[in-house]
Amino acid sequence: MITIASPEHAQHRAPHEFLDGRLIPPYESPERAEIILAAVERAGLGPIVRPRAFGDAPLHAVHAPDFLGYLEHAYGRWVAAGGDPAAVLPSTLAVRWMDRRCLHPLVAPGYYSFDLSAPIVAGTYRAARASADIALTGAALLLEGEPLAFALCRPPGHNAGSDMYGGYCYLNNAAIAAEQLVRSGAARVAILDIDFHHGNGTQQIFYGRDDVLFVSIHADPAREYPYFGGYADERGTGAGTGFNLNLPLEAGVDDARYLAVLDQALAAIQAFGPRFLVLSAGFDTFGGDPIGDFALAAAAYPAIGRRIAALGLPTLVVQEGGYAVAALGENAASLLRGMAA
Ligand code: SP5
Ligand code: ZN
Repeated sequence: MITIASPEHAQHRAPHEFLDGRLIPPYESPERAEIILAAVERAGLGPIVRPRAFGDAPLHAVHAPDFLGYLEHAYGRWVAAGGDPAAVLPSTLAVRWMDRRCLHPLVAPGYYSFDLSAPIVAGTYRAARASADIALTGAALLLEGEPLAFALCRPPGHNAGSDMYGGYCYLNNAAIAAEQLVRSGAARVAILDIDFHHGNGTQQIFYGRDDVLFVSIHADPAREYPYFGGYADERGTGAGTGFNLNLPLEAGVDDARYLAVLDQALAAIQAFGPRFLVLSAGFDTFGGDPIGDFALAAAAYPAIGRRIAALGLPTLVVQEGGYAVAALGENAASLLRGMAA
C-alpha cells in the first residue's frame, strides 16, 4: 500500500465555524491530518510519498470554471473589499428562488457555499489544490498497477459539488480522482462513501452518469447534516437513473448493523462491475465522534476494510471526515490494515 500526503494542508486553518447559531472552534483542524499521518507511519503500512502536480485540467473535469476562479481569488478579493481578514464566510445565501448570481467579493461566498462551516482563508485554495493532487496521485498509482493507495486528503471533499462548497469541503477530491480514472480508460468506476455524512457533492457531480456508481452509507438526512439531500429515493437522473444508491441509517448504529448494510452496498458495487473503487473514508461513524451519532467501535474499522478488500478491486482510499481526534489516527490505520491484509 502507498500513502500520499503533503504538508500543504496546514495552509488551511479555519478560525471558526457556525453551528446552531454559535461561532465555535472548527472541528476540521490541521492536527487531524498530522495524527493520521503519524498513525499510518507507526503502523508500517508501506511507503509515504508526496503528491505529483496535475495542473488545472483534472479540476476543470469536475468543477465549473467560474467556481474554480471564485475559490482561487475569494480571499484576496474579500479582504480588498473590506471583508474580515479572519476568513471568508457569507452573509446572504442564494437559496431556492434567490439563485441569481451576484459576484461582488463580499457576496459571492453566499452564491457558491451552502453552509457556514467552510471558511476560506489565505491558504485555503493552495491546500485544496494540494489535496486534489494527493487524490490524483493515488488515481495515477492505481493506473500504474498499485492495488491499494491511501490519499491522505485535507481539506476533505465529498460535500463539494461542481459549483458549490460547504461542510469543510472545497474541491471534491474523490470525484476528481474518479473522473480521472474514467478519462484514463476505465469504463466503470464505483465510489463508496462511508463518511457519517451523505456525500452530497459527489452525488450531485455524478447524478446523471451511468459510468460512475455512487453508493453512500450515512446518517439519515432527516436527522443529520446535510439535511436537504441524501434520501433513499434519490436514485439518479436520466442515463444515471439507478446509478446512485443512498443507504440512510438511524442513530446508534453499531458494528453488526453497519457491517450488514455495508454488505448491501458491496453487493451493488459488485453487480455494477467497476474497474476501480474509490472509497470516501470518513471516521465520524466512530462512537466517540463529537458530531456523529453512530456507535461504531474501533474494531469495526479493520472489519470494514477486510470486507471492502474482498471485492478484489484496485482501490483508492480518500480521507474525508472524522473529528474524534484522539482516536482518528488509529481508526484510519485500522481500516487500512484491514484492507491491506
Ligand atoms: C467532511 C465532513 O465530515 N463534513 C461534515 C460537515 C458537518 N457540519 C455540520 C455538522 C452538524 C452537526 N450537528 C450535530 C451536533 C452534535 N450533536
Ligand atoms: Zn462527515
